[in-house]
Amino acid sequence: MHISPVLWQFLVKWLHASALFPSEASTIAPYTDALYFFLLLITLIGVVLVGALVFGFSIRYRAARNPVATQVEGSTLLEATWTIIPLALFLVTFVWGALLYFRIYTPPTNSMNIYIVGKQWMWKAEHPGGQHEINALHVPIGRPVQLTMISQDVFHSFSIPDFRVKREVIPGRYSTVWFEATDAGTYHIFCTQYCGTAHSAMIGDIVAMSPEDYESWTKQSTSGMSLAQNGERLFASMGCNSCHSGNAAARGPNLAGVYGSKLQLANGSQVLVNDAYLRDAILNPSQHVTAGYAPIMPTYQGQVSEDGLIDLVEYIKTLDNNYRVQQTLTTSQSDKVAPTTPGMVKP
Ligand code: HEC
Ligand SMILES: [Cu+2]
Repeated sequence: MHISPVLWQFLVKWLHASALFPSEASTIAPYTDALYFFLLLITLIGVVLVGALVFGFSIRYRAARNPVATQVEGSTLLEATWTIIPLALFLVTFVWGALLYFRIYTPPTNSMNIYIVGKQWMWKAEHPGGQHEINALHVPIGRPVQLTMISQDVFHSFSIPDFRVKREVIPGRYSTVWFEATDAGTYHIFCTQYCGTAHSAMIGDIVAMSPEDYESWTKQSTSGMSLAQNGERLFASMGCNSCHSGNAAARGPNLAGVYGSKLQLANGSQVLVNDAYLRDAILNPSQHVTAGYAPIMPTYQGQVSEDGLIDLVEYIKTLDNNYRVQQTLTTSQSDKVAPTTPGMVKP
């Protein structure tokens, strides 16, 4: 069953050139394809084997030759064989699939994070530097990229066939997926979850570029404000800093360094603070009250858009043990913030 690498490469290239198969443009793609072709191969062997037996037996045991049916008592050897071989094949597929699953869903720790917001019917991408794109996503090649995705309305699914990447994009919850592009080029983005009238138009282009090109693209398309800076403004304009000022006497906990830490809750459990937890802490504060604090934080449900929440989360992520940045903002700049900040839900 061993296919020489040359033959393999040829097969994949041919399939791609014949437009029967997407190109392999990410580090994961060859692994996914190997499993896919393995499944195809054993299915093919199964079909040929069963087909040949049906055909052969129908000739060999045709009525003209065997006018009287004979009683067959069965064969333990035969039954064991056709149980053990498929079982072994299924187990190999299971272990292989599970290993691949973990590879696909565990992002490398050094991956860069980009946010994706899906809505009827478009994809919005938000880069940490504040670059926004609609139905397009620019990424560098040779670097793992993690997407943190959420939907503003119904279920969507984010898919890049050339990268062999696909993941559900769900309202109310972050989901993630990662990839590392290997070849510069433009590839398709699809929504693969039927989401309404213009579902088929919920498409876009992913542009994989060399790190240098990506660098110059980020410089060109910057809006001047990073996500964290937008978040800092929101934090002040929404009054978060009145409780989370970082002062010892403040009514809310100091948020510096909270991201990535283990938080002790009032109900005795411990949670890891990640993006999803921060988002939920802002929307449903009463559901997981931090130990040592009164449940006085109001809910911000319906008051911030998903984009605004992303900004706030990015801001809190940047807070290290030096809270001064935000305190200066509280006293000197908060009055400069326009009444309708971009991230706020418009009435
Ligand atoms: C009225 C005071 C108050 C306001 C206003 C307030 N918070 Fe809180 N916040 C708290 C308190 C008290 C806690 C701890 C108890 C709890 O978890 O509910 C908390 C907890 C949190 C947590 C959980 C992490 C931790 O260390 O406990 C986050 C994240 C957070 N707040 C963010 C925000 C953001 C963002 C805003 C503004 C949109 C905001 N808060 C507005 C009082 C407040
Ligand atoms: Cu969709």
